[in-house]
Amino acid sequence: MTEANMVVATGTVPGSNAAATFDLRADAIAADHGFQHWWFYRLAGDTQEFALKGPATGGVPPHLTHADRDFADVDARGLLRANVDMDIYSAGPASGVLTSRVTFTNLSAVPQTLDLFCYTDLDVAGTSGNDAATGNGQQHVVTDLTGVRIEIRAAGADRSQVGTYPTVRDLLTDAVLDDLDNTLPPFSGDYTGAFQWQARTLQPGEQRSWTVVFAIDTAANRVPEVEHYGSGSSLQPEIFTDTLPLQDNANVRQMGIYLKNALPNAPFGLLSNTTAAPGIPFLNMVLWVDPNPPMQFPIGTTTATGDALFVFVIPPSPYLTGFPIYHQYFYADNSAANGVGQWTTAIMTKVGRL
Ligand SMILES: [Ca+2]
Ligand SMILES: [Ca+2]
Ligand SMILES: [Ca+2]
Repeated sequence: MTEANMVVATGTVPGSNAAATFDLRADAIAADHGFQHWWFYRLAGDTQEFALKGPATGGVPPHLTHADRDFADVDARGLLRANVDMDIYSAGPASGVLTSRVTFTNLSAVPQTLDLFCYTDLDVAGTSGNDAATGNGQQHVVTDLTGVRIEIRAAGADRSQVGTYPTVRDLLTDAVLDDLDNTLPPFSGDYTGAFQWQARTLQPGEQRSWTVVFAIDTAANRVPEVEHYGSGSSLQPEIFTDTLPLQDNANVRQMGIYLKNALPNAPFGLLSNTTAAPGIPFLNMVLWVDPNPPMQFPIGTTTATGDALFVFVIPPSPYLTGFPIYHQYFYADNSAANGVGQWTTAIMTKVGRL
């Protein structure tokens, strides 16, 4: 992923229980502050943590500011689908933001309870032994004598741990059950750190996202957000975006809201509004977006491959910062159990400020 000074990459999706390599560059000399970064999970009853590992299916190639990898059936257990989405933007000549988001969907017919973990090894300015971290259980600020400051935020995390490489990573890649022990900053040395969200339960078909934000030499006071939630009529149709809703006072930006794996050549609608709905029944379907005005409900026809796209234009207006919009797709399907149509899960998008 590249935008101006920002150049970010993760290596090949791990084939075994390991962390992916990670490049994090934000300045003119292209100093690489990253070493490894990845997501791990543990389902209730498991006796160890597991990396999201390959083969990754259905992912799109990295392009511009976005990369994603899809795990259609995590570890072939028939229990979870996972999607990793990363987005970047430049915030100045030597600063920028990376968001790393994982979205889990419960593929099974019973509730699934999982712990998830986000692991990161930073080597600020490309040197590993001289880093220092401050912060707390949801935020690590890592720096070194160069003055480069990288803030890692994990909103809503329950536990955290920092330590010298490879102690924290080994907790996640070994064959025993571990919870992070809340060894928090201050820390100095070869920084590695992780965050843990504990015992999150997904109902059958339910989808939810967790995000970690990296802010490199920027306050990043209002970071754009994307979050999946709700459940669809089936696991097949998916709503997604490959852009962050970013309000930029110098440029018009766009955000695409996509539908895939829907019925081909079918009438579809996209319901968008500023408030969510708690899954309310409506015409034998289920609404995750408030249907009351003001709302937007564009209608079109899906492509021959069952795709659709609606592009929102984000004008250069500071007043949009912090503005949430919720989205859900619907399409007609005469063979649907309700005789009407199908619906997707929903996504929340919140406009952030450059
Ligand atoms: Ca360093
Ligand atoms: Ca372990
Ligand atoms: Ca390190």
